[in-house]
Amino acid sequence: MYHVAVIGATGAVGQKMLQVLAELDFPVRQISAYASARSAGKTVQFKGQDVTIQALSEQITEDGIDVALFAAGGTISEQYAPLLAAAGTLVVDNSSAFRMQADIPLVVPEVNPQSIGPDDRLIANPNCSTIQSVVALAPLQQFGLQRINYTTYQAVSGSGQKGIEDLARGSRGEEPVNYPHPIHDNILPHIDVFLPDGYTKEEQKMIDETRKIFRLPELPVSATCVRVPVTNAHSVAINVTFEQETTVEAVREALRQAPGVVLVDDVSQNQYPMPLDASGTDDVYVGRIRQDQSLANTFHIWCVADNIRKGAASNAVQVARQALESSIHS
Ligand code: A2P
Ligand code: 11C
Repeated sequence: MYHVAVIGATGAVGQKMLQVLAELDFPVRQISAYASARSAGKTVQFKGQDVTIQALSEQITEDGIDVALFAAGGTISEQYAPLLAAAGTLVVDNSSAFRMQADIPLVVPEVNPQSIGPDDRLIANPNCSTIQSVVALAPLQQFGLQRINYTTYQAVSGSGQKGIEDLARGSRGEEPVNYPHPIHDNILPHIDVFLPDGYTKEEQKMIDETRKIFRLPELPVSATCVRVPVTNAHSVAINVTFEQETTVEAVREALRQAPGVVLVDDVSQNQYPMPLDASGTDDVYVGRIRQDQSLANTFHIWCVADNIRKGAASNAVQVARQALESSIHS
């Protein structure tokens, strides 16, 4: 049993981490919750009990924490995650601060659990859109990944509470505060900041993280990331080209058997994955599987998952469990 800490415990992902730790029956002996000094003394819930929030400081390294889940943004992770890891705590970081560091594993347990070494103490959780996409693509590695193009339809919960509030504001006819334009009754082809080449940082994260997770640094990957007026659960239209010839049925069969994947693909009954169905679950839903008419050996796959659960909190808890098992068995 472990002393587990959630850093950023008042946030959308942090609160979900507390819920998922309980739901997935993580072996918690003691739970600690940290946030900014503004929240110190307030409470969050764990298994129906109040947990008092502590203000995060370097004192945390003295608190005897075995496992720390970070969800307080990149700046906080940069400052505190290495300190805790050096003190022997197993840290799973949900920010983008360490994802692309060569010596830090970037892990989705269904895809690359072997990337966790027995002595790793700091493990990065990928971006939510990347996680669900690589879970769907992992079972298709048998056909040889040759090229991937992503188009995303991302829920406002990906921006935290402030994104959800902007959607609600818009529905009341009020101006947005978080986004540069209304998200209600609108879509924004803009997530995170723009880079000099015209891509956004969110798009670049999907490209870089996919290559790292599949250990294919040269894999041609592109992405267009779009915010849509959906409260929760991201959708990704994946267009993938394989090295080998295959069939729609073989792709479906590989996905049907894959861990963490649910195939919902019966268009005769109007059955396909949707955010309303995926929200609140830990699975990655795939459907609308069909051959791309414009390019050989290429398929379209529609992929939906709860971005706060599988895209962040649940994946972090699953990574922590995997890392503990890896170190126990080493
Ligand atoms: P707080 O509520 O005290 O500001 P979200 O991404 O949903 O906005 O959540 C961000 C999380 O990061 C919140 O729990 C927030 O706590 C936490 N956080 C922000 N700044 C700090 C800080 N300086 N130290 C610790 N936690 C922080
Ligand atoms: C969004 N994917 O939906 C983002 C949120 O790199 O972890 C998470 C950003 C990240 O806005």
